[in-house]
Amino acid sequence: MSTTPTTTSDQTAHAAPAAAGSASLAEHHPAWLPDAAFAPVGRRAIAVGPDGGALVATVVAEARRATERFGGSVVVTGSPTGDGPAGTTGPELVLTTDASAGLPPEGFRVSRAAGVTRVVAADDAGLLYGWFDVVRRGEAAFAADLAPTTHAPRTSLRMLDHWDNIDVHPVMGQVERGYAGGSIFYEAGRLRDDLSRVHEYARLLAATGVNHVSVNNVNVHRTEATLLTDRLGDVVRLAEVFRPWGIRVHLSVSFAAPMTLGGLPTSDPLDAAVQDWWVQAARRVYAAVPDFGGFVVKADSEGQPGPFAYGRDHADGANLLARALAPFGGVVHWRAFVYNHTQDWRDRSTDRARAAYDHFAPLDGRFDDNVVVQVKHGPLDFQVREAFSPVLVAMPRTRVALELQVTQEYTGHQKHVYLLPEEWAEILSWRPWGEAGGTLADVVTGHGPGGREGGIVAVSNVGDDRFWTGHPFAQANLYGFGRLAWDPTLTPEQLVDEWTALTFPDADPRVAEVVRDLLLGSRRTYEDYTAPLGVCFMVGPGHYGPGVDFYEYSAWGTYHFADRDGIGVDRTVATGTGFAGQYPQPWASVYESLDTCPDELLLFFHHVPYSHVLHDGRTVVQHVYDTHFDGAARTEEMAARWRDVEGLVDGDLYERVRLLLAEQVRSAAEWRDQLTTYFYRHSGVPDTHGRRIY
Ligand code: GCV
Repeated sequence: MSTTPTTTSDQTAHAAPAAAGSASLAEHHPAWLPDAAFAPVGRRAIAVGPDGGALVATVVAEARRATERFGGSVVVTGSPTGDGPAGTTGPELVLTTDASAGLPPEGFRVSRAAGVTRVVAADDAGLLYGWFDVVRRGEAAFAADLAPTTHAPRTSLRMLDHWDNIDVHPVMGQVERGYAGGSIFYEAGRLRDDLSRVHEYARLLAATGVNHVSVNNVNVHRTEATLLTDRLGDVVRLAEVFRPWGIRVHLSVSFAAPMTLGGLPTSDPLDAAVQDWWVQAARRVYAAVPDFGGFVVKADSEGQPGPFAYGRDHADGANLLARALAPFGGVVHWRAFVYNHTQDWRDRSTDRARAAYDHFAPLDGRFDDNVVVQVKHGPLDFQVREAFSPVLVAMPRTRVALELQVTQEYTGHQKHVYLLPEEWAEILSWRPWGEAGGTLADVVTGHGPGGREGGIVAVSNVGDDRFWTGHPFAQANLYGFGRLAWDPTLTPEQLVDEWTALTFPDADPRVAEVVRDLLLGSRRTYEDYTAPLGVCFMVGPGHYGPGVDFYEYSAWGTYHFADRDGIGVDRTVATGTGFAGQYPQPWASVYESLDTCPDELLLFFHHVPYSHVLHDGRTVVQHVYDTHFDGAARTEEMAARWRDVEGLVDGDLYERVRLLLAEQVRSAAEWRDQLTTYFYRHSGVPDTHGRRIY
């Protein structure tokens, strides 16, 4: 029986933070909210009202900050019409809340007529989002007339999870899988005294639409567990900072807390004393933080304690916490990342890809209404290319959230340019039941067959790095996450253009062109020089750089089975692990058949000879040679392209990107050479173009 929360997460070495370390808090980069982005609104006469709660005060403060800087003016009105006191100049921007306007929660309507731009919001949160919408539009908000358009989030749950530790973990560091320095919340074993950087972070998130944040690692270590009890004051302080930005705070908790914090002999979810312990814990939290969001739980996963120790299942475990939170409106995010991480590579019957479905699909209908089952987008672990997780669409009677990863654990550690929205747009627009059915975004936002809303969640990528995210371009991923969680139909092109316009508002037009060139297509470039055709986990220690066989004989799973004849994992029903059968039609059949399986997922579903011919007529091995030489060459073009903006962007930013592109070029060459050599040595097949292979 497991009694202590021993973490055995894949601690194959903690990679050092990317590039230069943290600078003083005052020196950090403004990301997508530089003052200059506020010039168009800041020059106007603005009316905001009616005066009300904390979020209205935030909008008023925002408007004052902008107008003081750029010469406009602000009046706080008493009525929803936006009329200022007698004698004031008519405002050119009027922001009002009007609960009777028939708008969806958090939504707003924008229009412009007779020289006045109007934002009418459903509620105070809508007012805040409407404000940032006008900021994003820039001068266009004050040019031609605008026919009224209504904007509202597709889901009410748009959440970022932090994997921040209070104490620096000896292997995983302060932020697990963090590549941007230390935590913006914690330092030297405690919550920071100065939370001004958290305030700026909350503002940045609000500008994208994020409205929930979990503030500690899902691997809950001893110190962090006490956020629920002795360190509750820290949660109070964080909630105070996030609240004015419409963001509710959540905590990751340990399933073993009744034992480790409460001194009980068990954490059995069916034990009355355990149930009471959680009820009291929730009561204390809500007394201190009335708008607390709820708990995030990683249970029976990579060594974290859970209900299995008592012969109970995940529904028993999740409902235990849900019932403690329910009276206060709290939610349990129960993660479905459950698999055997103590495998024997000799055992070919165990397939990690199957595990979450096998554990969770049979439990559909057993979870309480305030449980959200949080499912990673793929069945493995945030790989560059893996199939979508079938769990996401297997539980119509359960609230299911999609979990994405903004931090670039397997996608270049925020040293490589990798536009994650290119990947997320594919995920969100995937049609699990074929062309006639809805999208995955529909399912998780409550517009799918079961009509249950789970939301969209992602692991944050920020740290106390001067640019927040290590690579300045990784800011676009954080920005893109919030915007996509609000509107999953936004395209990568739209997101890049929005982010660039806000981040470099006064820059020479060549900057936007170069940034576009570097970001768009970057996901494909990375995929090309790393693991091919949906084969996974060819990564080295810490999940950076090539390690073709690094996982092949490990306890964490086996992922390619390469030998002299072929490569790939047979996950078919006919001859393999049966994973393909976990999909609804048409995908079960599409993936099962070698003829219809998309090439990009070929090795995820099938074991094939190196001579297998892809749909484009090339063999597997020639595809590997071509993509690796091309992908690595493209990184050199990217580095050259960046030189075109020297002197046109901030010098520090230029230099940071230049250095990181040099690392990307080096790393891509390493990937190219190791992968092509591996495939050549195993297959004996030469490159038809005679390029250099070792
Ligand atoms: C927080 C992967 C990561 C772990 C992470 C885990 C998870 O295994 O490598 O660092 O742990 O996913 O999502 O819980």
